[in-house]
Amino acid sequence: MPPPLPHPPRPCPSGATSAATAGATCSRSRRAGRWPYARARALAASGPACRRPAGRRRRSSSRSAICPGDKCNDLLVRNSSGALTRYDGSCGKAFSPSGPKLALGTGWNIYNTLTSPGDLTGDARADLLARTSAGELYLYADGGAGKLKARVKIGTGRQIYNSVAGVGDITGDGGADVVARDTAGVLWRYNGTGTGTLSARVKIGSGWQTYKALS
Ligand SMILES: [Ca+2]
Ligand SMILES: [Ca+2]
Repeated sequence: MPPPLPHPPRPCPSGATSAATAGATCSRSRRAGRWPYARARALAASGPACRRPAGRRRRSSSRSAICPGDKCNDLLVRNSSGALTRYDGSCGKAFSPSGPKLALGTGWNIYNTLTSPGDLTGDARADLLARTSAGELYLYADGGAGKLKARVKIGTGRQIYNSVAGVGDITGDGGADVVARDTAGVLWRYNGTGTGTLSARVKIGSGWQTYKALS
């Protein structure tokens, strides 16, 4: 049997249901019925708290995304039309469909994976990774004020993986890391270099095909 997942399933935003892994599908709650992204793909990013001092290990298991700089974790949601929206977090409070938010653009449905491992660029601000169906991996660095910089291609050939997830710093060096599972169930780790790139992959497990998704 493979080792346990590095993180437990993360919750969906208030008003949505289902296990919200990075890129997982959240469906509208029958009770709440107000979350506007029925069957939207919720990107509950997996990074450390915003503005974590560089070089320090994260102290929270909370999932952060692109941060406006208020030190509260935020949420990115992509709807079925490919529009990406940032919902601003409010420390200690649940996300709300009617809460503060910012449109981050359209066309995001060209990606089959969106995940945030945390800070990949060394500025202590969480970044975003996106993978196309052709296996190209792009970095969207946090540009400040809760927006994203233009994408930079940092990898190719990643279509061999059926699941890719940012998992925060699992190596203890202060830099965010990524894990990927191939079709044979082998789990690979890509270490974040702290300069916006990933190092060569390292095999860290097998038998992971027993899981539906990685988070
Ligand atoms: Ca960053
Ligand atoms: Ca690391």
